[in-house]
Amino acid sequence: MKSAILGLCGGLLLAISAIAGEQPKDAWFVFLDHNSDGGISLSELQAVRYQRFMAFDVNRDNQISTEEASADPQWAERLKRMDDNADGRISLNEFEDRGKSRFAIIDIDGDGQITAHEALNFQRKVRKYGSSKTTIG
Ligand SMILES: [Ca+2]
Ligand SMILES: [Ca+2]
Ligand SMILES: [Ca+2]
Repeated sequence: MKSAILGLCGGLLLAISAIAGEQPKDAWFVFLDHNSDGGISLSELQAVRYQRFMAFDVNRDNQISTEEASADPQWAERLKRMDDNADGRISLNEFEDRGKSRFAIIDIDGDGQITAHEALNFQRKVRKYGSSKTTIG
């Protein structure tokens, strides 16, 4: 049901973008572009990532334990790979570092903004080489 609604919203946004003569943007791009300036800045990306971190960090110690990560099996594997100091927990620093490096990969021209074009490029690459479940968030 939720994905049906999201799909509908995405379709509407694409239709609106097409009317406005802009490059079509995915619903998640519009969601991440908080100030609607047509680009996703690092702080916009990190703000959304922070919310995701807090959703996992149930006991609010700024660490995601293995137990907390297991709440979402799809994320558990991704979180494991973020554990740079191998202490079995993902700290907020480790999580944010991953966001920074991911941002740098997507921001091809290095101007500090992910444009719809850069986001689309990244998605194409992911579709070609990686899991279809990976998004820039
Ligand atoms: Ca923005
Ligand atoms: Ca760690
Ligand atoms: Ca850019």
